[in-house]
Amino acid sequence: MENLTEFLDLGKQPIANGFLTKDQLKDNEYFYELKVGFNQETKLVSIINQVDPPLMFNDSYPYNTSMSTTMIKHFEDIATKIKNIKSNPKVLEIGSNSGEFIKHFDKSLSLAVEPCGNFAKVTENLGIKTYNRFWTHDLAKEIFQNHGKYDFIYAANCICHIPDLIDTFKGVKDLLNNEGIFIFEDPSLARVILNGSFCQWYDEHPHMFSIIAIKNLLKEAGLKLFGVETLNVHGGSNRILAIKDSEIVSESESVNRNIWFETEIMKLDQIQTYYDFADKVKKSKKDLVNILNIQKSKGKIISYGATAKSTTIFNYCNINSELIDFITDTTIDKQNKFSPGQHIPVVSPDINWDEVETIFLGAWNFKDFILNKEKEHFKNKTVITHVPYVRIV
Ligand code: DWN
Repeated sequence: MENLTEFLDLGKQPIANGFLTKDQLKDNEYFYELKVGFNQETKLVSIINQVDPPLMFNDSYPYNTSMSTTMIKHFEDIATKIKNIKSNPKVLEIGSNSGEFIKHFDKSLSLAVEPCGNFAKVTENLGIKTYNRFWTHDLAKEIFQNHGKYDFIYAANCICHIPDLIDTFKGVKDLLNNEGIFIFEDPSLARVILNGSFCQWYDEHPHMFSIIAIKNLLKEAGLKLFGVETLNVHGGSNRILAIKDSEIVSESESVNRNIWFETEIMKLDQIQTYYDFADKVKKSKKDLVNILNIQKSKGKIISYGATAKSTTIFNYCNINSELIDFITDTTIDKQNKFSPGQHIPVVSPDINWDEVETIFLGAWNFKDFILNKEKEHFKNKTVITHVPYVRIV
């Protein structure tokens, strides 16, 4: 990536969702240098040497939205909102994963695009026409020829995964009906900075969006930002609402409020903010390793949730199975495998909880849900999170 001023070096990192079988431990694992930079002109924050998408999004992609009741409800709610704006809309979803959003619409009017073959099959089996391809402007042209334009184009936790944003947005613009709305949700850069959640940087997130940068990028592609909603999912996200530049729609007050907050309070348009953040990340690493070492002398430590985010944490902090005995996760495709890079065993949560002394919240973004669900198992144990700073909860 050109024109990026580096501010954060998270070291050598593997494919964040590249969980390994025992046999694969013998193979040479892929690693890249995870460095993050700030573009002083566009204000976009991006990974400097981005990973080739097919190495991450392929037929064995393990992250499954349907494993989370929170996300199932989230997608049902936004689908209802859309149907309240227009009944029986024609909807296209970019990055449909297991189909939890797109399944709520009339199948004959819906279309999914999903580059991971295993999940493309899942949406296809739900009766929704699915393109097992990466989203590009060229694919948008093909879709237009075959299916025409759309009332809504939706993408959740997908646009920030795509390296070429202008090509992406141009494709969206070409496929929107006049008055059609583009809705996309991704982690918020402001919340990452506030939460100290450096773990939101991994191969799958080549970009982390501020509203300031998004507004500029959409404009460059002929789209207009007209609304922003603040979401609590995935550690704090933004839902962006955009429309074709040619449409006459007044910008909602939420756009100005967010830009004011990001500029005046968070100073996300200034490189110094990112240098200060990088200092906090170094401290977070030191504090986390210290507290885990202290806890290790008392007994077993496990991590709860084999998240992509915890791949960044464990590899940046050099935390392996000498410190964390194993990771629990409800996703069958991650179980009985080993975590990327540090090779910590991943098991089902059906363990002997009496043997556990300390729990690190790998899935910290579900903290309240997990603490409530695991009340009995977590009783009299030490629960640690690194968000917004390393502490016992
Ligand atoms: O953008 C992305 C987000 C949406 O999802 C992708 N690039 C990859 C993925 O990131 P992640 O792995 O950090 O996401 P989650 O949603 O924080 O992952 C939670 C993990 O924890 C899942 O593997 C399921 C697991 N889990 C569990 O074992 N017990 C989760 C909960 C709530 C639980 O109770």
